[in-house]
Amino acid sequence: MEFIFITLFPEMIEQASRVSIIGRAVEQGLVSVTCINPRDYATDRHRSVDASPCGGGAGMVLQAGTYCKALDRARELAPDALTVALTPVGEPLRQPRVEALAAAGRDLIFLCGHYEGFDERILERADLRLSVGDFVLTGGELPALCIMDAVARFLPGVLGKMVSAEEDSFADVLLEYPQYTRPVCYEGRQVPEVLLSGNHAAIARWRRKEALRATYRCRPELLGRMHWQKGDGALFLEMLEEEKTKQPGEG
Ligand code: 4GS
Repeated sequence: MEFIFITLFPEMIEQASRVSIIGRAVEQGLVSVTCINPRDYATDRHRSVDASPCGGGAGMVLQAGTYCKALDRARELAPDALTVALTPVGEPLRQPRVEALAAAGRDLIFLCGHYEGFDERILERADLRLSVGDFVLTGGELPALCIMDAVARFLPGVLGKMVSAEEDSFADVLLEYPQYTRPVCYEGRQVPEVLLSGNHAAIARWRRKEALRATYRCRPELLGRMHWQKGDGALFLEMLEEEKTKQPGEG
């Protein structure tokens, strides 16, 4: 899969694409990363890419000309690509969208703004507007990198054996249960006994209950979107009972 970033700061993308899992995927030819800089399509002496907003007001707006020419170039390189604009006005990104983008297998072109907003006529050329959250960044580069990272982990070979584990929790939206490794006692804090018991059924129940607890405590709205499995109802009630009887400050 090819990822093309339309960005005024290609160094940001190039640095991030060189390391870790994505860096290895690029080296192995599983994904390719290309940057196109709208500034290369500027025509004036100052190579400007922005101008003051029509109707007045503070700040600047990214002009359609340079961004659209960069987009034309990207579409030459990847004619079947889906064009994604990064903006807080977009659809809030969630895992099902990530998985759909990976499954579609289409190359992705990311339109990244910086400092300023896009001229609306740039946004009109995007197939999709995505937001990574209700907060304001200085640029769309980090959101675009987030999306590439999240999508790439579903592409064959990128995670190796880990993908199959991922497929289990495909439609699941519970938060993760707590994990432990050696030592069994660290600064007086013990690993929960059940995890040392070797009883796989009991361990699976404990993990599911703790996933329900973490979700109940931190993101209760996700409980309405989760897929309830056999036995979840009983585990959930047990967990709720424990939460009610818990002393303040405990756990
Ligand atoms: C986001 C976001 C964002 C908005 C880019 C102000 C510079 C900035 N993009 N999800 N102009 N959150 N973009 O904050 O996607």
